Amino acid sequence: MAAPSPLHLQNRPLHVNLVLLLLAFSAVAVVVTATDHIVGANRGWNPNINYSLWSNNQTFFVGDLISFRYQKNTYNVFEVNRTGYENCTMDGLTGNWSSGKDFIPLGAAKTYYFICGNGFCLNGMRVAVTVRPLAANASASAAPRHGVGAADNSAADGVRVRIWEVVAAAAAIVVFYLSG
Ligand SMILES: *[C@@H]1O[C@H](CO)[C@@H](O)[C@H](O)[C@H]1NC(C)=O
Ligand SMILES: *[C@@H]1O[C@H](CO)[C@@H](O)[C@H](O)[C@H]1NC(C)=O
Ligand SMILES: *[C@@H]1O[C@H](CO)[C@@H](O)[C@H](O)[C@H]1NC(C)=O
Ligand SMILES: *[C@@H]1O[C@H](CO)[C@@H](O)[C@H](O)[C@H]1NC(C)=O
Ligand SMILES: *[C@@H]1O[C@H](CO)[C@@H](O)[C@H](O)[C@H]1NC(C)=O
Ligand SMILES: CC(=O)N[C@H]1CO[C@H](CO)[C@@H](O)[C@@H]1O
Repeated sequence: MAAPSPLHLQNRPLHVNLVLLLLAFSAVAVVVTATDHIVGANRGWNPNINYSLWSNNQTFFVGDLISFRYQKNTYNVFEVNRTGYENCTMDGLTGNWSSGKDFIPLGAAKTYYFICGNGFCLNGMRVAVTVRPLAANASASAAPRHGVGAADNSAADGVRVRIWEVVAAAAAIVVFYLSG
């Protein structure tokens, strides 16, 4: 043995240890998978962007985040209902954010509506996102979006980067064991 084995990995065939390691790493990957959907991607939260195009190009699941990046003294974010969204009014107001970098959890399977105040809603600063429920009894194999092979969009999020780091680490360990 090139390296000392942890106690619980001793006395088992190598391939069993590899399977256990992979299971452990995929369990970690499943737990941390939550996408941060950055509104407008690298264009952020600004006037004259069609956020329906952005939103339609994303898949939102319960537990994901939506985040708004903007100049905080000019823009802001209000959560309203469908009337507020369609008419650019404060109808159904349930939340407001103004930090310039707001992370908003999407905790329910429903359509969320966000608009900008200060008149900018009329310049296109509104977005509707429909959040899907997680698959019942989600597991790595039953819910592909939350499995390891899950990079389904370009949300440019740190969480997903961490997942791939985990996968890369798992692969590195497998290579290490196989070569040792
Ligand atoms: C945004 O794009 C969608 C899909 O092409 C289109 O239906 C909608 O009218 C556009 N909205 C604006 C404000 O241009
Ligand atoms: C938008 O406002 C108009 C006029 O006030 C109203 O008739 C309509 O129902 C509103 N839209 C929604 C989705 O409620
Ligand atoms: C939005 O909320 C307003 C009250 O603030 C209500 O009159 C309106 O019916 C609501 N619209 C929808 C689509 O639920
Ligand atoms: C914004 O939210 C805070 C609590 O987070 C609340 O106290 C305040 O009244 C809200 N403002 C508006 C305009 O809704
Ligand atoms: C939609 O997503 C694809 C793949 O991530 C990306 O290349 C494309 O630019 C996106 N389109 C829009 C309108 O955001
Ligand atoms: C194994 C397991 O978790 N089964 C659950 C799947 O989801 C249904 C509905 O929520 C539950 O009733 C089961 O217990």
